Parts: sequence; C-alpha cells; structure tokens
Amino acid sequence: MPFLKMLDQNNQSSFVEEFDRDGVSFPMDLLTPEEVEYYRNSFLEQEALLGDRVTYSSFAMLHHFFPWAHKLVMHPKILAPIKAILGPNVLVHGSTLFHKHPNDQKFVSWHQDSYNMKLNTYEYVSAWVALADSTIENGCLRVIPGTHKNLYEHYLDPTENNLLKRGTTVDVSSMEDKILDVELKAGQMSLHHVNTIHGSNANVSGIRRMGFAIRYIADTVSQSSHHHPLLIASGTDNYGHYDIQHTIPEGTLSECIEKQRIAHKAYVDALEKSRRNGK
Ligand SMILES: O=C(O)CCC(=O)C(=O)O
Repeated sequence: MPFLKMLDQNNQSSFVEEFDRDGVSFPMDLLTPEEVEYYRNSFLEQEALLGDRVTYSSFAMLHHFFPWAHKLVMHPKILAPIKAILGPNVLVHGSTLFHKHPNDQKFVSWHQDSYNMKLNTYEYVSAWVALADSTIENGCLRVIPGTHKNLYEHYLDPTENNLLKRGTTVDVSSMEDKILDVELKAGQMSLHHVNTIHGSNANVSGIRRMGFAIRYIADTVSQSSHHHPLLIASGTDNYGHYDIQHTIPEGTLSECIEKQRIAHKAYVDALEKSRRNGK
C-alpha cells in the first residue's frame, strides 16, 4: 500500500514533493492576524469558562462541538494543501488543541500518530495551526523527517507531564542528529504525516504556546480500533468506513462545553473497552 496517493502531473508542487520525501512540510502561511485573534480568543474564552474543570480532554473533538473549531477545520486554505496530498475526498478524523502555559513542564514524547490506530492505509495528514508563535523556547513541535516511511517500535512510559496519557514513546537516540524544530509564527501551519515521528519539549519561556491540530484522512482509510464519527471536509465519502456526523455545532458556549464533555467521555470509554477486547 503506498504511503501517499501518487499525484498527477498537474497537481505536483514543491510542498507535496517535500511532504512525500520528508513526511513534514512547513511553514505555510494560513491565517490573517484578525483570524488568529478570533480563533485564539475563542479558545481562551472556552478555557476561561471551564475554569478549574479544564483538562486536556476539554480540547478534544473540538470541531464537532464548537462553531469556531468547525470553521477552522473547514478553512479553505488548510483544505487546499490537504487535498493536494490526499485527493478530493477528505474527512476530519479528529481535532485537538495542544497548549502549554508559560514555564510549563508539559511535553509530548516521541511517537507516530498511527501507533495503535490499526489503519488499513496511511493517507492521513495532520495540520498543526499555530494560534501563537511556536518557538524552540516555548516547546514547538519537533519532527524527524523521513521517518514516515517506516513503522517504529513504541513502548509505554506514562509520566505526569507527558501530554500523551499512555506515554507512548519511540526511542530516537539513534536519530537525534535529524531532529527538526517546527518553529511557526502565529497564523502559520505545518503538515505532518501520520507516521512521522514527532514530539515536543517543555515550555521554558514566559510565552504561552497554542497549536490546533487537525487530523485529515482520505475516504479510503479505515481502522479496526474504535473511533468517533467523522466530518466530511471535502468531496464525498465513497467507502462508509466510519459513521459520519452531519450536524454543524451550535448553542451557547456552556451548552457546547457540556456536549463535548459527555461525547468525549463516551468515546474514551468505548475506546478503552475496545482495547480491552483486543481491538
Ligand atoms: O503539539 C505538540 O506538542 C504535539 C502535537 C502532536 O503530537 C500531534 O499533533 O500529533
């Protein structure tokens, strides 16, 4: 199974070649300063209303529950490069906001997103949208180019500050010279392949880091592990591998927060049950 759809001659562009070769492409200019302000303020407002109920889970599956997040995953300037890589039929597999407070010890261990997803094919790309400058000091995304061509062994090392709850980790000690820091200005984005090894360090600066990660797949992709319903971002779903959610999020912010909390808990419970059953 090819890692990426072969591109027709007319559709070739330098970023697609770069993505095919390295499994990562950045920086891409995406949002205007006004858009950055709108999306960042939407996130901050949501976080403020959550108050001390806030957890990392509060920012999962955002596009299904919050109008601002739905708008962002459907942004034409994100979908254009995604379609150039995946083809015309694109579904949103997930979205989440990775944020680190100033001087926050939180980090993300080195991993491949595909680990444990049990995908049939790897036509799966993440867009990481910077809602604030993302720098080496505040713990930007880091990748190891070229690693998308292989699957690597992972071990589980859950620790308090790892944003990956199960501490899914690849030993990258033999690849350290290849590590690339994905520094972005607010409003820029990067794309990474589902098999590209990536992670991030703690925030050792006084500046907050905020990245909205959106997972896109081609309609050909299926997985044997449990997953929540998907949103069609472009074209049609010709395969029906997933349930599709057609509703557009609406309601007051408090209502959206409550719907997200209930749906995310149900999803995590079902996922854990399917894992216990070996799926
Ligand atoms: O933002 C981070 O630090 C990690 C992001 C990540 O793991 C992902 O987008 O898949």
